[in-house]
This record gives sequence, C-alpha cells and structure tokens, in this order.
Amino acid sequence: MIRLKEVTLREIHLPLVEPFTISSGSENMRRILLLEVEDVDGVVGWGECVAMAMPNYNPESIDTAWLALTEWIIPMAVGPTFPDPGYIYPLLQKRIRGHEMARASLEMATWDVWARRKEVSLSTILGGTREKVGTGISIGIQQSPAHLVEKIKGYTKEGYQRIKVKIKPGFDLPFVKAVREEFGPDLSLMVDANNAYTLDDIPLFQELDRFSLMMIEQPLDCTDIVRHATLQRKLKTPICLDESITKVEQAEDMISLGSGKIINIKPGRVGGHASAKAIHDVAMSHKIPVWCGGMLESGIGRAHNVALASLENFSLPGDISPSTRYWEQDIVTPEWTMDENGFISVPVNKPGIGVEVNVDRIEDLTVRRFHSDSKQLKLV
Ligand code: OSB
Ligand code: MG
Repeated sequence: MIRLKEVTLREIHLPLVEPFTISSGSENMRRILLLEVEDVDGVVGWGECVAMAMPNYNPESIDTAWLALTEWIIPMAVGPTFPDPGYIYPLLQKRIRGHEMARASLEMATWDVWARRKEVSLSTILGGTREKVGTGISIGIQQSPAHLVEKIKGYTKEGYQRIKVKIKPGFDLPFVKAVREEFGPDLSLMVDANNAYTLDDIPLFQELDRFSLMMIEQPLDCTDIVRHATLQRKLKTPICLDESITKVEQAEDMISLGSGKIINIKPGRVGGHASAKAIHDVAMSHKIPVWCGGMLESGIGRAHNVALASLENFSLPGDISPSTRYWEQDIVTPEWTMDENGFISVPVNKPGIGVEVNVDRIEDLTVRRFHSDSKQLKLV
C-alpha cells in the first residue's frame, strides 16, 4: 500500500548548451517542473514534468501543467491509499481529460517512492531486463546541410548508435541527401517531422523512401492515426508514431490500421509508467518494436526514461543522450554518461531512480514553488 502525504512542486530554469529547433519552434532555456513526493512514512521520490514552455509539441505547456497539478492532480493523489502506483493512472484518467504530462509527473514520482520503499531500482520494479540501454541522438533543425554534416561527424565519434535529424518543409531532402552522401548507407539514420507535413507531401516522402531511413517519425498531424495508414501503405520506410500515441488504445488503433511499424514511447506523453508499459506490452505482442523518446529532460526525467528503456521490447536506441549533450551541469549525481559504444548503464543496483538529486542546486534554480498543504484533500 502507498499513501502520499505531501508534494512539493518547483519550477526551475536550466539553460540548454545549444538551442534545439523542431518544425514548430525553438527552445534555448528549458523551463522544468520538478515534483518531490513524500509518502506517509517519509519516503521521498522525484518526478519531472516534460511539457515545453509553449504548446508546440502537444497541447500542454509548463503553465497549463502547473495549473493542472496544483488545482486537480495533486489534490486528487494526496490522501487516498493505493495498493500500488499502478492505481494512479486509472484514478486520474477517470476524472481528467488530457494533461498527460502533468499526470505523468506525479505518477512517475510515485513509482520512485514505491521502488525506494521496496529497496529496488525503478528498472526492477517496472520489469526491466537490460543493464544498459542503447542511445541515439536527436539533432535539431540546422541552418544548412553542411552544418548538419559537421555536427554528425562529431556525434558519430562520440559513439551514438543512430542519428535522428529533425526536418520540416524546405529543410528535408537536401539535408538527408547530404548526410547519406557523406556517411554512406551504413549510418543508422532517421528523420522526425513533428507533424510538419500532410498527405499532399506524398511525393516528397516517396523521394525520402530512397534513402534507406530506419524510420520516419510523426510526419502528419499530432492526433492523426488514419492518414498515417494511407501514407504507410505508399512507403517502404517504416513510419514511427510519437505525438499521435497518448494512450494504449491509440497504439492498438495504430497497429490494427497499419498506421506505422514502430512506436516512440515517452512516459510523459502517455500519462506515466503504467501507461507506457501497457503500450510496450501491446506493441510487443504484435512484434512492433518500441524505443524511448526524450523531451530534453534534466537528469531526473532522464533517470525515468533509462529505467523504462530497460524493458525488453525497447529494442531500438532511444533519444536518451548523456547529460553533457544538454546541460553545463545536470541536477543529479552522478550525471548521465554514455560509453564509446553508445550505451548508458541502468543503475540496477541502486534504489529508485538510482541517482542522487542535488536539492541545494535545485533550490538555487527555483523560480516558483507550490506545496500541497494548501490544497490537500480539496477534491477527495
Ligand atoms: O519529437 O522527439 C521529439 C524534443 C522536444 C520535443 C519533441 C521531441 C524532442 C526530441 C529531443 O527529439 C530528444 C531528446 O530529448 O534528446
Ligand atoms: Mg518526435
């Protein structure tokens, strides 16, 4: 059984070492919400809300998540007794529509508490089977194909197992062509469009189909399942869905309609670890490989991603880069590192998320704070 006593929510500001650009916008300073959750026995767990500053990836933002957490989610989750954290997703799902990233942050922090209570790693409690997870890099849109090629030269030396290039109209074919010409057919290469195209762009995708990409991630609208099936029928290259999958039912729809052949699972996007695991399981039963996506997380969110990626069907490298790819200094000890073969070790022998949270540094970076005492039991 688990019962939460209090939650401290903080917003911190952490500058990225370089700006990150996707088809719909750019980020250079990450606003991050961190949840510190304590149960009635004083066991503490940590979670991170992965919403961006603007609602340009999904409909959530840091400010909508702050509202959802402080007004509805934290008051619902603090107080009741649950048999285990798997009960949080259905509880919140019953009363809240959307706000997956806000819901996930609370749910995931509670899994950390649960694992610490059992004195096992988060990976172990989630059913992980890997001791190291393969890492790829996601590269934001660059100003020219030559710039992109230069960046990739450095990243391949660091050991990354695959390269993901962000694309948008006008920044697509010439970039992919330049990369293939420079690195040849053996480079594991994929693209991510973050919804920037429509079915009018089928001729473009048929051109891209000639470049032996591992996959094309989320080419069409962020809620679409049906049109992706039309596009997939016209392509050899597997489509991978990211934004379109926010719950297990959509993964089932994708599989039955043939809207893609791979799923990017981000625990934040789908409402937390229980939902992520359900999607993982359904995909595995249909022989659909999955990989763990990223949202430019701090070391806390990264720890959750590493634990999730240790599950069996996470058979493709994830967007789980080491801390130095994002931050001058991370907020956990040790920082996340990658070996020369592109693997990150899963801290399977440490309790919970497996890294120490640098609370003093977090305090220094905090720009606003909320404590559950003021809202506790409001809606229960
Ligand atoms: O679509 O996967 C995406 C970052 C922000 C928003 C959306 C996406 C991404 C990434 C970054 O690709 C992956 C990472 O955290 O390294
Ligand atoms: Mg994506």
